[in-house]
Amino acid sequence: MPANFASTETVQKLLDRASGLDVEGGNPRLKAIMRDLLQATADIIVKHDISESEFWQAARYLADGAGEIGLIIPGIGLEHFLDLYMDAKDAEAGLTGGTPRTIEGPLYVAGAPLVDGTTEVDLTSDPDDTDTLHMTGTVTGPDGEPVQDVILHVWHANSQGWYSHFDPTREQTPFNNRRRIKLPADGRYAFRSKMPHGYSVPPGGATDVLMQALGRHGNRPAHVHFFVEAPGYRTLTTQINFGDDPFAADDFAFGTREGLLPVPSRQGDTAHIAFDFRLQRA
Ligand code: MBD
Ligand code: FE
Repeated sequence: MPANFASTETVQKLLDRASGLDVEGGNPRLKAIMRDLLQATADIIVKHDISESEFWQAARYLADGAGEIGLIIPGIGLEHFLDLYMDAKDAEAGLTGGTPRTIEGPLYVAGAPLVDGTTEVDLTSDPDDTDTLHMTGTVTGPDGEPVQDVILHVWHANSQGWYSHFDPTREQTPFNNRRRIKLPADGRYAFRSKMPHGYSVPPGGATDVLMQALGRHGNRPAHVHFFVEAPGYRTLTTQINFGDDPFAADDFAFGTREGLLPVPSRQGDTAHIAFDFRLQRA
């Protein structure tokens, strides 16, 4: 770092002159956050003596990669950080227990078909020449009581690792492998679908480029996402990752957590996963 920038005070004074945040008006919270964001950026520029061409390379990366921001955020661990931060705040407030939360990721789509869950629900509308997955379990509350009026949102990839609505091959109908299941009073759910494959970031895209530059990869194990929603309970955002997937312990998005890694029991061309959800009270 250049010697005359050694004190943070120098950077602060220059930022005060450069940023125009001393004007009246505007949103005070936004202004305070913007000040700190600029401060952190300026500190990094100074600490690493970032050149103009490096700075504009970064700006170009963000501009060109903006379409993949939803993938970059989990890829650099920020989405996992948000979960850990919420866990820490919950722990401080004495709110513990229940199924662990984990990242939502960028591929949820609202408005999936709402179906009655009194019998086994089929999530997969499109042909997919692969094994069948059966999932069963219960949704209970903190005292083990069955939760009433649960809506279980489920979404996952197909056997090629593509999600409907985000499939570049355009081979899926809307809401394939996406449902909202209305559970009966006993809080039990059962669905079948076609086995998902793990997800890989688009080759050559902004996330892939960044992961490679960081000496990493952009693969996730096969997984199934859930929101578990019910009146009087806290909505849970979680997912299960398949414990026998090669990337089970090496998820680029840091979405795998202890307690969320069931191993499917496979028999012929079907696999079964038993998984129970436990909610916290709202
Ligand atoms: C996914 O399917 C996903 O769940 C996350 C978190 C990131 C990228 C793809
Ligand atoms: Fe996913």
